[in-house]
Amino acid sequence: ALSLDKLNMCMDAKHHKVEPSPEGELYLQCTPWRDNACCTANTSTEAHNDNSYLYNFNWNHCGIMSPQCKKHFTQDTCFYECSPHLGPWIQPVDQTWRKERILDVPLCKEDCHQWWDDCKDDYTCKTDWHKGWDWSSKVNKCPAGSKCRKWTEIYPTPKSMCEQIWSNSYLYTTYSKTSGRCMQLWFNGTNPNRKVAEYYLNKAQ
Ligand code: FOL
Repeated sequence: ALSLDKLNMCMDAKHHKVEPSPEGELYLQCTPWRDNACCTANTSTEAHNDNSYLYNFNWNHCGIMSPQCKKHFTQDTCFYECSPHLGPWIQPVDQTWRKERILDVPLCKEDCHQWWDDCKDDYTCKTDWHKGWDWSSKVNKCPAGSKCRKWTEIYPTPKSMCEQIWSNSYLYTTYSKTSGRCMQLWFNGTNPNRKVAEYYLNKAQ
């Protein structure tokens, strides 16, 4: 039946397909998911755009986000929208824009550190980017009373960024990409995350 396979399923969220399937033409940074994806080709293209129709999210809320930082947000969007192996971490949630979310997905240390390192000269005004924005215009702006600060003031460590930015979608780990114990945002070839999901699924039961 639908989504009983926790190793191969899509969350019930804003843009996800009902079930994963091959997508011939995923765009640029989302191409690693083309053999089996929860995102459509259109979603993969939008993942690369500023203020995309996905969430109208404005990366440039404290000045223009640097390209080296933005590429990690694009990769996070590909991972979030396309991954078919997040079953062990999918939770029901009561939000207007989605019925399910991911919680505490164990992220590989390299991916978290590289992301933070490439963003550390950027600016932001909020720790949790899921809530509390000023949406009075069509995109999110920093809420009244908040101030744009250096990335490192808002997120002193890679762990604080990876865990807090999407309200605990990710769990920081010290596992490396070769461990088989953490999920990778960046990979080439066969999706390494299925085996990781399998490990955590068996561990839990
Ligand atoms: N990446 C990952 N890894 N996990 C995620 O959960 C995730 N989510 C998004 C993008 N990438 C992700 C979606 N981002 C709002 C803000 C950001 C967003 C989606 C929606 C938003 O509308 N926030 C409102 C509150 C909405 C509500 O919860 O009712 C706000 O107050 O700012």
